[in-house]
Amino acid sequence: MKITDAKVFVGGPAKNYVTLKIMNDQGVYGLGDATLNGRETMTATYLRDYLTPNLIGKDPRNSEDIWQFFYRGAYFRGGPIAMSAFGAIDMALWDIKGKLAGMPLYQLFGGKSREGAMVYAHATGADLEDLMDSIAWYVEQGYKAVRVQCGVPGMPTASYGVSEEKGANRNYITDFSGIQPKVEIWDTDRYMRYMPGALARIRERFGPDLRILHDVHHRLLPREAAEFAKEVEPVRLYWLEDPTPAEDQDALKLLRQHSTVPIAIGEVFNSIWDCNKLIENELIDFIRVAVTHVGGITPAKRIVDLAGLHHVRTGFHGAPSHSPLSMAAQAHLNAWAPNFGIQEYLVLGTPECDALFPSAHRLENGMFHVSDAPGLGVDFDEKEVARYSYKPGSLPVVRLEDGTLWNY
Ligand code: CS2
Ligand code: MG
Repeated sequence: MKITDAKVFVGGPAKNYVTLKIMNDQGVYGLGDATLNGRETMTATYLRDYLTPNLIGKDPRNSEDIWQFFYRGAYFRGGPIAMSAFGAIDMALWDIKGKLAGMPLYQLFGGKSREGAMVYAHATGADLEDLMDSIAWYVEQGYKAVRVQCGVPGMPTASYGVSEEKGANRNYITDFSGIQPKVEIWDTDRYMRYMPGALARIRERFGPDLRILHDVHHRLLPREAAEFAKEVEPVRLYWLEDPTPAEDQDALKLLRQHSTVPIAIGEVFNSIWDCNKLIENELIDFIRVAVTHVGGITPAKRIVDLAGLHHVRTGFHGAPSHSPLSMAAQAHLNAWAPNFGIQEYLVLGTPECDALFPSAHRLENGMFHVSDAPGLGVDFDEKEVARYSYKPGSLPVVRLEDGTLWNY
């Protein structure tokens, strides 16, 4: 069996999805997602110029060897562009494998460990009252877990993950359009003074059962993060995400000495080597890698297994920049993983998105139910994708009030 062709598409409704389609000589094709928010043309170029020409003639069933060929063969290893491109290839090869076997991917991993996988949505508000409305809406929809972000009084611009406009809070998605990044202004002191009290009021209003998550988005220094984590402990958060930048992983030791709040980290990681020490030293409680960015299903499954040895549960990244293909890859891992925790899930299911990526996966009452279709269980409409073109975009940058550049 041989790979005969591979095509790369860029485009989609609201997002520049990078989609890879690999064909074999028996008429079976596999699909993969190489979307890297703000750098979509880079993964597409790497795939088109170097990776796909090297796929032709290879046996698509040898997904492990193909992964090793690209990873080790690059010599200058790693990084988000290369790993996301490998991620798409690996996903597409697993898709082919599942289709050849006539089985959904979770069966190839070891079958289902649960009926549905709990997801969390993003509730946001320009202020706390606005956020409360947003949370209430998700709770009414049946969500059992919600990430909560709101504006901080006195902060010169909207803080991370929130709209400046009141009422723009349902499925609010940050606007990344324009190649020159928007600038947000951050004030740690105001955030530290305001947010613990806001989280306490959310717990008070919604009671003990709601899983409440909060994302600091790498903005605190280690000592500040330790203080913040200690202060929010009575809120009983499901997790506190990215309290500090992920480069300095030893920073978490200080936080761990001061607080038992569960910590989730990993959305910016590109390989198992970025998180193996965090996991082995049990400095985190949830690993947040994205299957695409970490190089595909093959390495993601290794991370899940390593995490399982250290009581670390999964909480795969599910920002709207991931296409339904990588969300499906994660859904299959979620159905199987003995150490599954939760899945980030933002409503992708617009009619336009469903037309481009038809599938029978479904979300019901805050639980994701994976379909039994062979492979990933998501198709791709080439005619639909022709409606879209690449739109330049960039993630914002953050500065302090005096102009100092900070972590987005
Ligand atoms: C965020 C992301 O989903 C999350 O937890 O931290 O939305 C992140 O800002 C984006 O993925 C950047 O592309
Ligand atoms: Mg995050």
